[in-house]
Amino acid sequence: MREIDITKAIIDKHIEELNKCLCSDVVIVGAGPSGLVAGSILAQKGYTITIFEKRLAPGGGIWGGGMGFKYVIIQKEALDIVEEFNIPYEKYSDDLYAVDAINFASGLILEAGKRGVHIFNLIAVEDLLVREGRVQGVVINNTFAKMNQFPIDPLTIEAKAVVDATGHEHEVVKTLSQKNDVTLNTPTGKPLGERSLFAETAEKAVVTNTKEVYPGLYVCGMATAAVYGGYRMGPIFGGMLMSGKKLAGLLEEALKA
Ligand code: 48H
Ligand code: FE2
Repeated sequence: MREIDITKAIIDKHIEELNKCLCSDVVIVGAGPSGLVAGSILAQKGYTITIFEKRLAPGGGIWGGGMGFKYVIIQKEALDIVEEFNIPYEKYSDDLYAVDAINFASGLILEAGKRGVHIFNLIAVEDLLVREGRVQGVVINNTFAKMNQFPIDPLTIEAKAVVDATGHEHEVVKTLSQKNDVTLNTPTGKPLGERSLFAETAEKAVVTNTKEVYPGLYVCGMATAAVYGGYRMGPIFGGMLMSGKKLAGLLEEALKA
């Protein structure tokens, strides 16, 4: 066994997979629960789905449960999605179900991989490709380059649609909204900012506000709160799952058209 054969296998496989994603059907930015659910549903239908995650571990805000206590809560309404992803859960009360946060994150990630979602970690989306008022792809860079503010130029990936699933940070929409010539599909044309904690209202709004925020750019999950002025909900995750599922439906319609 030669060590460089191992090296070559890794280089070959990585480049082979990245090449498949150069023209993706959908690029999802952020591998939190909403992005993983949307990506998994669409990949199962045969679309080429690429998720870029800037951190080492996909899973976003799931891992920490509530204040580091290792469970998250799912309401009954979203239980079908938990079951679809084969994630174990326990009934806690009439409406609330408890899911071990570690099972939840790892279950969503594994199912996405099995369904053929291309997840690349340690890559941050730093900008978008925009042509004639429409988002047509993403501009990506190495996370360490960004952390160290090294002057390294990025690479690009084309996509028929791009999704901001970056959670509270709403990094993609934020970056786009800073361009002079951009008006978002919000009442002010800019992100409205996240509001305080109000779980029930927040959970409903996150699904309602899952939509196209600019031609070719969609927003789902917690990013919807920052973009459309929604409340936060704390460690209840049904809204994230339902947002991902709704987004998959919207994108399927858009991609067919
Ligand atoms: C690549 C990026 C970039 C970038 C960020 O925060 P997430 O888990 O996202 P959601 O919306 O699916 O889930 C939100 C949920 O975790 C949560 O925070 C809840 C329910 N909060 C309630 C409350 O009251 O606080 O994941 C987003 C992912 C993360 O992994 C980021 O690292 C990643 O996106 N990301 N990846 N390029 N520019 N920016
Ligand atoms: Fe959060």
